[in-house]
Amino acid sequence: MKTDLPQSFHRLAYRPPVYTFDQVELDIALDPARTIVKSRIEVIPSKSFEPGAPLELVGHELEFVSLRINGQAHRHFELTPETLTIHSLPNEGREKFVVEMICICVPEKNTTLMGLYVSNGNFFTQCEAEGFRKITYFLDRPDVMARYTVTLRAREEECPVLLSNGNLLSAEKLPNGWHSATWVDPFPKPSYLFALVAGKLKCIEETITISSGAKKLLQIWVEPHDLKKTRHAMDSLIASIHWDEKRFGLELDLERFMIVAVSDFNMGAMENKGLNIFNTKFVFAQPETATDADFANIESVVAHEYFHNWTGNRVTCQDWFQLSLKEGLTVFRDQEFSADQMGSESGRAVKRIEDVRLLRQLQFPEDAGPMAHPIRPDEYQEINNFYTVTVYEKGSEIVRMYQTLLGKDGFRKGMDLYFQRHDGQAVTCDDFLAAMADANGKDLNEFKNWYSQAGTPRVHVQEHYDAVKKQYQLTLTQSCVPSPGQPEKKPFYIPLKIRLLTRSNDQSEQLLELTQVTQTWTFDNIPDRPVLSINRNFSAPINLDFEQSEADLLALFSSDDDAFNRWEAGQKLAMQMILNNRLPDAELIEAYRNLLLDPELDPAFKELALTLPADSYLYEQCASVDPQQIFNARRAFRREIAKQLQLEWAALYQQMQTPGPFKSDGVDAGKRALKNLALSMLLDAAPSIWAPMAANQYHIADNMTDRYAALSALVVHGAKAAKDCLIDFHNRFANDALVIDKWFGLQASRPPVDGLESTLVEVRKLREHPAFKLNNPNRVRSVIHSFCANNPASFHQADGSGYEFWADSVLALDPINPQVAARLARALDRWRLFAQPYQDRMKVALERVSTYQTLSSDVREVIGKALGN
Ligand code: B3K
Ligand code: ZN
Repeated sequence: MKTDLPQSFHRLAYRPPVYTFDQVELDIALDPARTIVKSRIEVIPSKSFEPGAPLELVGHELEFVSLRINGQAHRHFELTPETLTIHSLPNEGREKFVVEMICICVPEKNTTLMGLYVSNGNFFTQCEAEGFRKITYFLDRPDVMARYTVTLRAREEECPVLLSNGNLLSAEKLPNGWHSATWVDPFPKPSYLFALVAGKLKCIEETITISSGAKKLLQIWVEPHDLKKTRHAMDSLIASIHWDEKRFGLELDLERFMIVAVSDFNMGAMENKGLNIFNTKFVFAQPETATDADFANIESVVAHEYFHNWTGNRVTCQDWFQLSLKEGLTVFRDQEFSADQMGSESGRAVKRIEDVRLLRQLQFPEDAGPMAHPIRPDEYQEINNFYTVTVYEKGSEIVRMYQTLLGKDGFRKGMDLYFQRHDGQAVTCDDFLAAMADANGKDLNEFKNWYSQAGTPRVHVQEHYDAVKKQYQLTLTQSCVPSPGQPEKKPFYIPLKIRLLTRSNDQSEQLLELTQVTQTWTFDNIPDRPVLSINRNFSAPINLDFEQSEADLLALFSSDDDAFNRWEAGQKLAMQMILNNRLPDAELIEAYRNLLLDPELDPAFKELALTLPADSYLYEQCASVDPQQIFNARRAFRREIAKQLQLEWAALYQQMQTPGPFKSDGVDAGKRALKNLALSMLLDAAPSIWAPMAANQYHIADNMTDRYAALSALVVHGAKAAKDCLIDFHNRFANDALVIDKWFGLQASRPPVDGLESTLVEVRKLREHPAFKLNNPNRVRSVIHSFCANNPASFHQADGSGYEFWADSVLALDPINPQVAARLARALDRWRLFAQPYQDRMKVALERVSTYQTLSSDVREVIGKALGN
């Protein structure tokens, strides 16, 4: 029996490093079976140094070969599986000394995709958060920032291209078919931003001139046959560089900036200094193989990683508890960039709605579950488990609230001061808050609770209108249920944009600052009973507890001038009816019809307004979830909209065609989105009548958005043509891994259809398909995560078969790739929210996984927290 408790790390236990590094030289001889890493590190005592302190380095799965200090072999050290502790340092460590080490790692055996690994015969690294220790023994922590010079050696035939961070200093031919390249990064950086790439790659490149007149070389490196897929990523990079100069005055600081695409990658992309490494999914885009959503995601991920160059790299995190300092801020920046790229106010609103929908579907459940944590967590067992929607998306909402409170100019002043104070440093979330407060002379002390407390606050709204006094009173009361380790919460600082909608239309938008538990505002001279539009543009990441009448909601849905709140009113109406097992009534159908026919509204907005809240968001509104009941109620509600508006859907299907050459811009993408919603609605209304039209669209489409949408409509509605189209799709794209991921993903996320085999049976077959690979994260996510996390009605079966599949999959993945396994493990987080028999069956599956002795710390933490250990 393994009895030791999992090790936890605590934010308040932070201690500055005793030593720090100045110059780091790495010499890496690349060999898939035996890579030799030589390091030469200049070590200096840091502020908290005490004479005689040993130098404690960390390493993971390394073969240690030798150690020298100041040129002499050194024997005073202790080696454990995870540490190298060096004693008897020259002059007790008081002044600079040089450590030289040799160690060996085995990239071809590395399936975790952390550290140095091989993918399709090429070498890549991933070091954030703690992967550098798999390359050499090091002070692998973000508050140790050093200057790197890196020499890579490899056989030229196998690895003609050798890349690392910074600028290329020299390249040489060596004996026996080897060659080398030396790279110098002039900026001090933490080890997590180190990267190398080597192999048979080609690039597209472009030289741009930035505002200062300086020229910059931009490159995107891929396998040669993928070069034609890189144009959109390059355009996105160029747009990001210009945007960051214009909006924040932040310039690209290196002579060259490289992006490399790799098909085996644990997440989206990584912001290594000057050498971003990307999942191919966020680089490759051509109209025939990528959807509009893919195009938009690429633009935003390219921007995100580029923006990290300042928010993350130039100013980095003191420790990993501060992760949201760089992630929340950088998500906010990429969201603003994408909104600006939309080119119109209504485009901005569409982007805002999409971001909020994601937050509510994924982050709200996290914030209410066993893994709930503040955006700046206080404790973790495995840091990789904390790259969460809370740290990222809620983190971005917290940053957005500064901008709401301080205004755009005030926010910019805060950013300027932040860089003025902290460029080149590793800092904390408190430092960011202080810069915002000091630059604006505003007391933001209360705002700190957003960093320290988990949970989504709930704001109760109470209104009173006095027709005689012409006075309106608004009382807001905030609360927040307990989170793990946080039984009681202090009030949050909540900025609420509101507008009183009156018949005379004489009230303008205002910003209320709710900082106490309860506050009341009184508004005079209000001629008639107003309809309250509150939390406009989702000014705060909260739940509203507001019993607004259906008549008021309908009024907001029809005419609120805040596009977000207009959408929100529709969502609320639909949600209430679905949860009460009702169908849309005549008034709501009429409101939907008017909205669809309104020539002033963007097609993209109409599509969002007619898309119902996701199952996972509906679950969060229930005390005890019956997933089949919710699925059926939602489906019936949607079918009614489909049927009642069949004529409108048919007309829209024609009107929203986008003839002519394909454009991936917001306008055409919006039309395609609405057209494809119409198609899916038509199949919902009368599958046998409309399926041939979907099959036709599938065959004649000249772009992936339309082809995939048609295929999806056929599959989801169980149409006969689905089978042949799926075969055709597979054959057409058999050589394109990302498209084959879509093929797997679509089948694994098919909801239950009467008369068809259960999706689980199909998923088990897909698992056995020759193209399925357990060690490729994209493929695993397309089959296993799609089924377990994106297909609630198929996954939650009363016999628990979905949960058994989940447990088998977590256990199979964990020894290969703990990060991917731990992500999957989270699919049962909310088990306590479910009704019986689901809840018990989930518990059985969780307990089965938890009894395994050899679980990774990643999976152990997730399962342990789910079970409440
Ligand atoms: N910073 C990386 C994420 C690293 C995840 C490590 N498990 C990508 C990003 O947020 O931009
Ligand atoms: Zn990031």
